[in-house]
Amino acid sequence: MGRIMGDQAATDWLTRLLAGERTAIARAITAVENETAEAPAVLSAIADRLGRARIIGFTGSPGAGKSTLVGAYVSELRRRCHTVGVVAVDPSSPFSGGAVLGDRVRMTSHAGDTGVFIRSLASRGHLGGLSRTAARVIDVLDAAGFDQVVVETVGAGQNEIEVAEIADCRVVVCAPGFGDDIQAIKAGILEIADILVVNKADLPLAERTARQFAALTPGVPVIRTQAIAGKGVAELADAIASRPRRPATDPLNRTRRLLLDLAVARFRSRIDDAGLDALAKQVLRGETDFESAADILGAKR
Ligand SMILES: Nc1nc2c(ncn2[C@@H]2O[C@H](COP(=O)(O)OP(=O)(O)O)[C@@H](O)[C@H]2O)c(=O)[nH]1
Ligand SMILES: [Mg+2]
Repeated sequence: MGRIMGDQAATDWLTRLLAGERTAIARAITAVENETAEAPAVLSAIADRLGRARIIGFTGSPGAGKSTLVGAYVSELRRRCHTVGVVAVDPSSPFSGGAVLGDRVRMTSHAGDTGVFIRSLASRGHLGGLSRTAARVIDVLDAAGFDQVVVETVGAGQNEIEVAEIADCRVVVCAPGFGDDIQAIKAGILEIADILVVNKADLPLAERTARQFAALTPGVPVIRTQAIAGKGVAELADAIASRPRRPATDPLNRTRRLLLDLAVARFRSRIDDAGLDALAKQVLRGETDFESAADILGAKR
């Protein structure tokens, strides 16, 4: 195991990463996000330090108030002396999305607070796929010692739902109004909710929406918040704290699932819809059995 020149410097910054130093965290995130030559060293350095942070996903349609709520939630965590990393995934406008979040959090005076680290991820252009990239960024923040990592994603599109799947507690944020309910139901995001939030509880339809959600999702806590005023946020933090972790989200289980997802996606990409339909029809009609059809699919390139 010969050490080459420059290894010492490399080890130093990775040690500083594990100690939670901000410049080292930023460098490590850039490395795993862009899969640079430094990424393997980062992953190797953090591998034994994973699974300690709670990972909380905030998902919901654009404009529901996720960023504002995340800012308020971060304030609440800081009041409780917890440290927190924030990963914002905004498919439409990564930079403005990050800036919006940054502005709000700055307004609630987290700038310069070493207990808070905020990073926004663009949803396009990730070699490893968005959910895999997000998982690694989360891991960096976990290993750097933050008590919680909050992930904000828009709950539309498979990618974003997959990112939410990484969280050990999934908070679905909705704004009052019938139209939004339908949208949320259509997008399937109600199904992934461990906690439902009706934000903008200051608006007239909030009560009705909250009751509709309670009826639709028995057993899932429905919490009313006014993110701008910070109202209901302590209740939300209590609800999150009392929620058990989903076991599927521990780093090994999660990586296993991401790996299987990727393998299935690769398999799936070998055949188009028409081809898959034709194969399925052959199985239906007994012209091919399942095993042979699967072999045909596996042999395709
Ligand atoms: N009336 C009201 N507006 C809110 C509340 N929380 C957020 N907003 C506003 O909703 C808009 C969208 O908020 P934002 O946090 O950017 O939503 P995101 O797209 O889900 O991240 C902004 O204009 C916020 O000021 C609230 O509790 N009440
Ligand atoms: Mg936002």
